[in-house]
Amino acid sequence: MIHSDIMTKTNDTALAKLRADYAALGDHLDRRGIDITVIKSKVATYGVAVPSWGVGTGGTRFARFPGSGEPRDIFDKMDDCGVIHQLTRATPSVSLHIPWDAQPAADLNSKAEEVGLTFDAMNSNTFQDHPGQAHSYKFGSLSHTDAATRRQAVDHNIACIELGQQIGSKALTIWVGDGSNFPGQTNFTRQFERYLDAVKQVYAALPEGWTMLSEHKMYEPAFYSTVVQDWGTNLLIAQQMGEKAKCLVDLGHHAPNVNIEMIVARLTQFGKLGGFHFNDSKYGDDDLDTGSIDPYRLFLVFNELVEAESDPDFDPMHMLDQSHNVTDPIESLMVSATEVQRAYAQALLVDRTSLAGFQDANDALMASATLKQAFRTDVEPILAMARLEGGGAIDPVAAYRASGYRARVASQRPAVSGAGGGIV
Ligand SMILES: [Mn+2]
Repeated sequence: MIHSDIMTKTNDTALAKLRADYAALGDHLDRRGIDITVIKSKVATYGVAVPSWGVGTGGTRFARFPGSGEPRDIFDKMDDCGVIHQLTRATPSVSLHIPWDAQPAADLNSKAEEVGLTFDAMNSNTFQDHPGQAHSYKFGSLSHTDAATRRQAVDHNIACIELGQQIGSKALTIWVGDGSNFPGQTNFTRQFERYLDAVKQVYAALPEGWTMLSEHKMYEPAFYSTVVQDWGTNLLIAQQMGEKAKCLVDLGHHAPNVNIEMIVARLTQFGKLGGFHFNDSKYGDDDLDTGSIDPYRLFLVFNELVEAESDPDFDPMHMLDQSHNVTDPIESLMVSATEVQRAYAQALLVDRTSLAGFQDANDALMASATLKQAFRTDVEPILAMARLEGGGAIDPVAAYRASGYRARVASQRPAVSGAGGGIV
């Protein structure tokens, strides 16, 4: 973890400027009828989960260029996740991927306590083969033509639930790579029937108080058709399963230019928005850092989420899901967590009464301007003050760089091979 002397020193350097900026923003918001302390306390309680796989350097199908001090196992990963939360105070939980992170529950729990984290949704992995498994997922998992392969995938998902129960998780996220690469390779209907039948068996094993999240993805690894390819299919799955099944929306898993904020609104309206994976993209499912390409889209998504907050039952899970190829993953995840909080804070500033009035009056220009006014507001002083008061860093990246954490873990963790592709 980062030594408290480093935190104090870097915070002291930035404190006077932050106080001045915070006071000025407070005056500005006051003139708009907004109490800055209300926004700050909402931001302070807002958390986004970090995926365990995010702290390793990612890659593409072509290559991976690992950085120094890469985490060797889930315990190293949780150390890195602990640092992210220590500095940002924005990432209180970590989401595990099984079997990559499979370890005895007692060891996971004691590490979580050590680094001050809890566990978010469990993620099953039937999109690749694992050592010792009887049946290959080359041609699918939960939708495979072979019943024994489907059974193996069902059993794996149930094992993820069982481990999750022992570490305080409350959700299972299912994403499969099942699909096809050639027209005619698969019968769409029969393949989806097999998928639904298998997922029903997993759903039946879901404990009380748990949520099953289904994640859609348009393409890759299958390039012609994908079983759970869009939000419509995802919604059908959630409706077929029942109350505890909901849809997970990953920002990158749509065709370019799709109106994702409207998908969020639709799923919310029918009580089926269960969770979110934040990232950004330029061309496709690029898994770039959240808010790095289109921060306005991120804001528009949060505009819908804040709109839905008035319903006390609305409580979707939030997680980062991105791949870091050229940056230190800890820095990217800290900045991304901050970007998520920024979009949330900006969305909280939307004058919803005025917006509803402009919508009812068909005043398109002023409705758009109302959103833009909130988006243009520089909320950084709110985010920084919330971090500082929570015991974090005014400038997380500056504190992290001053700490020498990466060099320290690099001396303890042997360098790993850069061979092979894959996102992690
Ligand atoms: Mn995802």
